[in-house]
Amino acid sequence: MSIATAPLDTNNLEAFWMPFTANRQFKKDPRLFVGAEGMYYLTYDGRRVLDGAAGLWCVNAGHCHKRIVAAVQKQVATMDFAPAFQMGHPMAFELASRLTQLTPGDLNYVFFANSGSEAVDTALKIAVGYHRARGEGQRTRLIGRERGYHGIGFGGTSVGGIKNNRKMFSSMMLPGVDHMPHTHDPAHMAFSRGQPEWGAHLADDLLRLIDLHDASTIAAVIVEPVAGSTGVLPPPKGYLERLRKITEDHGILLIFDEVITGFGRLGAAFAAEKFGIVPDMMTIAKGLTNATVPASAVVCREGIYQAFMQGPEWMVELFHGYTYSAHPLAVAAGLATLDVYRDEGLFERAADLSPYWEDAVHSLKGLPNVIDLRNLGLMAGVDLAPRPGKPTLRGYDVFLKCYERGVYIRYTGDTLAMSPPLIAEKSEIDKMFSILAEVIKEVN
Ligand code: PXG
Repeated sequence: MSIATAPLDTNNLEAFWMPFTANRQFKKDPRLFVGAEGMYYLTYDGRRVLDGAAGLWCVNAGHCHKRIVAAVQKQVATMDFAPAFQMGHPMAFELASRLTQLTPGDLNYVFFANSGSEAVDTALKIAVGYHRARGEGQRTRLIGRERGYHGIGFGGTSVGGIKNNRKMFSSMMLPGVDHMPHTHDPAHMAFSRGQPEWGAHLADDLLRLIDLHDASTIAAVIVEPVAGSTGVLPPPKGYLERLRKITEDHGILLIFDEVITGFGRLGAAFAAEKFGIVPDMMTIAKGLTNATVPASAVVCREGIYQAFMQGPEWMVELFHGYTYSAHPLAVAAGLATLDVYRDEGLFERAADLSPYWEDAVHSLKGLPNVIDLRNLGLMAGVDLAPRPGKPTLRGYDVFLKCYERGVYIRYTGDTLAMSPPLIAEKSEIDKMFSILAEVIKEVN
């Protein structure tokens, strides 16, 4: 049958090759969301499901926020698209300026992209380009961290440290990348509340890499201030401070990947503010537009931008950018989202809720198979003991039962992750954890 005459079976789930999904398992027993409002999703079969993960750590102001929806609707009817190459539109400049009011120190220049992965690859390229522009073109090496997640571009996958994301492409990783150890050691920090006391010294591994490769070959170190995707690993106390000192001492750029930690997740605009550290660049996405329209950005310190501003003025300084960099819909969504964060005091709200969240997370201690609990801001990770011979299945079963009982959470392997919208009420946190506790007790 030709394509034109083939009948369309709208119930056929086959054609969509789903991202980061067990496609065959899902398509046998699909879970479909068809609506969203505030803290809740509406499912295809008409149930309300409490969103314990802010979608994918991104809907910080809650779903379908009226002000954001209105701003996007207005923009799409006013100007659907405008090029950002050799042209501009005013709101893009406004959003960049607004963002730099939120970022600490002289993180004053914003390069727009569309996803976290693109922001990461952009930041890595800017790092290499920066050193070259300053006459240190041999500084090309990039340092990531085990268990780090920086998206799925070749750059982000290479500096990332998640085995399953890397192994299929292992021979195609960027050359000249090395990794520091991750910071999670249950023997020293299981069930820590907030930042673990132990582990600042793990930052000193960077000195080993500097000794091995020589600082003069290293362009940048990239870390998530709190590792998210791998299952929420808050940094040990003093660890990020040490990384900042070592990178500064050796002329190495420090990139904070704030794709998850930005926009209030930790009870401050950014992790950089929360920890009182000014990185050289930060990557942001997700909460930037409340996920209404895809958008991301790299925010750079003054000196990085200025290093590129040389040569003839008619020459493009950085040969890099995306068709949809500063897309008008994204920019409109971003401006409205920042207004909402400010007017509803959502970052402060998240900070105020954090102790309650922490108690709720640690109320799971002692339940069957719970082998570690971690929290910071409105993030939580729960490690379950893997079922012997069947890793990841216990995590899946808990995830599924929670969903069936009306709570959506994330799971990665046997680790559960939670990061609710910042508008969560205490009663909703109670509901999330009482259902989770019930389910953990039932699933064996
Ligand atoms: N950096 C970090 C720190 C991230 O968490 C990315 C980069 C990539 O962003 P994009 O927009 O390209 O996906 C991310 C994305 C999960 C989960 O539940 C995490 C992410 C995305 C989807 C699911 O662990 N993080």
